[in-house]
Amino acid sequence: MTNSTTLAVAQLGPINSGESRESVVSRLCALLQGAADAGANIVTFPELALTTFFPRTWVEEQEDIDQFFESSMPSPATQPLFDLAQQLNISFYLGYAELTEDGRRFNTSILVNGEGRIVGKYRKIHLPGHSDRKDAPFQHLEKRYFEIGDLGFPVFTDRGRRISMCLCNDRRWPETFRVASLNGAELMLLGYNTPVHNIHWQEPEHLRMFHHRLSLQAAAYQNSLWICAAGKAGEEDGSVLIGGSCIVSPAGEIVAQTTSTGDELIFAIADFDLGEHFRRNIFNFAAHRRPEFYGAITDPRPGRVTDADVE
Ligand code: ING
Repeated sequence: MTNSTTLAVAQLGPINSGESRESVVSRLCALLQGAADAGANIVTFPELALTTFFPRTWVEEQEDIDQFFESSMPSPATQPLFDLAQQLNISFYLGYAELTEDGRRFNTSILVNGEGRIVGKYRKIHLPGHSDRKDAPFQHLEKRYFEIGDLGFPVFTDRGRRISMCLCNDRRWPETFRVASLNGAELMLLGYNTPVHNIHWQEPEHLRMFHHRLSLQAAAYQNSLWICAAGKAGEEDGSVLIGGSCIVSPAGEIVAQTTSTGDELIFAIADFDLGEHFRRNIFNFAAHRRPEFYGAITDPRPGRVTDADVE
């Protein structure tokens, strides 16, 4: 394979409240080093990879909420990760909570190149859950803590690859991948924090892993994408998060997946000619798509709205 890039996904085990950013960054650096030692070119880390998944908890005061946010990137705590990337000439995707200079808050991911420079940014568009306090063992307060992302689904070029990014719940919405693919993406990087338990109904636990894989495999195949999905996994502050970090080919096959719920690296030598076969034939958008019939997709009608709990 001449047209290949070696992809790594770096799954994180739990980050419990109280673990310092310095401690987490040393875990991230160990994973980055391991990926480089194995010859990887691009490493994907999880969503909100610097702290516990704090949207599971109701925090009253804004100053207490802001302890989970980064007001600069790289920050002093994350600078070692950027320095190591430059030293190793390896690129990485990192998810974190962004506090902008003008006081806006986003669930954000960045793409950092092999010179340790930020070459892309994405802000989460599909924020699941609720903004009010639920009488439940865990909350899902992304609508309370973050604004809806305002950057769309852009494509960035690094190492000759056309790369898009998304975050967690975005993967459940086919529009995420279709828009990225229409924008020219050939590789999608994403991180996630997915709880095993649903706080709204007795959802069989196995469905969480099934829907995680189903979403990724369908998206990869239908949009001729390589997809790297990095989870934060394991029991974190009493809440269990699924593992199942994986790399999916444009054929929709899972070509690598984690077997633990801890810090773990997986790899794939991705042949980017594979996506071309699908893009030029079965999913040749110019030849086969009929957007003149797709108007309902962007219709702002709220659609099926119930007064049931939002998930
Ligand atoms: N987490 C979950 C996710 O989309 C969720 C929330 C789980 C929504 C299961 C619906 C069903 O994987 C984040 N962080 O979006």
